[in-house]
Amino acid sequence: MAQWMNGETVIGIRVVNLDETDSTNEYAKGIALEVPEGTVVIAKRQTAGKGRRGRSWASPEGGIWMSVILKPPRVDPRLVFVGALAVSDTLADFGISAGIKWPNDVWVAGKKIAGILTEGKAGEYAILGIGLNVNNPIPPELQRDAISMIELIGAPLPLGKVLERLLFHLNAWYRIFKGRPDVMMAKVRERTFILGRIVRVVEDDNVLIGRVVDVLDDGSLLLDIDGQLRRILYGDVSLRIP
Ligand code: BT5
Repeated sequence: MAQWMNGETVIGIRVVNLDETDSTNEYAKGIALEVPEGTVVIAKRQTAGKGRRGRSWASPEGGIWMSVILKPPRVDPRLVFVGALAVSDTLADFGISAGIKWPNDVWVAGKKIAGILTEGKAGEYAILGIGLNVNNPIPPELQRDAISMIELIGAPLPLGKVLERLLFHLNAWYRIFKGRPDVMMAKVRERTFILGRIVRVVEDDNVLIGRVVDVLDDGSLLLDIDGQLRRILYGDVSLRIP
């Protein structure tokens, strides 16, 4: 059964457990049309974990590398926040206070602990990919900017328990996303730690520097650039201003 009695999708209703794959997002895309909505693909290791725009995602054993297959009626870029909010709630369950760095990062103590990658095919499926550093080592070249739960807590975490909490929060936020996206966006705003900060945003070939004014209900970022307000629909935000 793929749905609750009230018609809600159950994320985690079916779980495909893999020891290794290139990318759980790629694997999920390959099976998306044959499986029920809410199916989760999870791998112990990814050999070609992906970030956005062709970047790579380090995925050695010990982390949570997973993709949720969803079949929403239309493409909505705010789906990414379902992942970010669920990850930050999961971290809170383990005593870790995290913030959201628009649009797809979860940060703790000035470093990235999780990244979300949404992909989709209009009218067919949406993939919500989540990478969360739990017990995995962080490669030396990323140590300045990345952190894991084990590093913060000082002891290994039970991966199954972390996954269970994550699935619980994903279900809760996906329901809110579908019914009250404004309520979800209010929470995103509350957890966005870059509000009021000067940031550098790379939007395609465009580089913008401005103060973050707001995250709007449509999911976009509102920047104040020398007194002019500008809405950014997507981009990479950096707190390092050269
Ligand atoms: C992201 O991209 O943050 C999205 C990451 C999504 C990963 C999940 S894992 C399961 C699913 N399957 C996949 O193949 N992907 C998804 P982006 O904003 O482009 O950030 C990528 C950048 O984060 C890299 O260029 C590195 O600087 C940094 N990075 C790479 N691995 C990291 C890690 N494990 N922890 C923290 N930062 C990392």
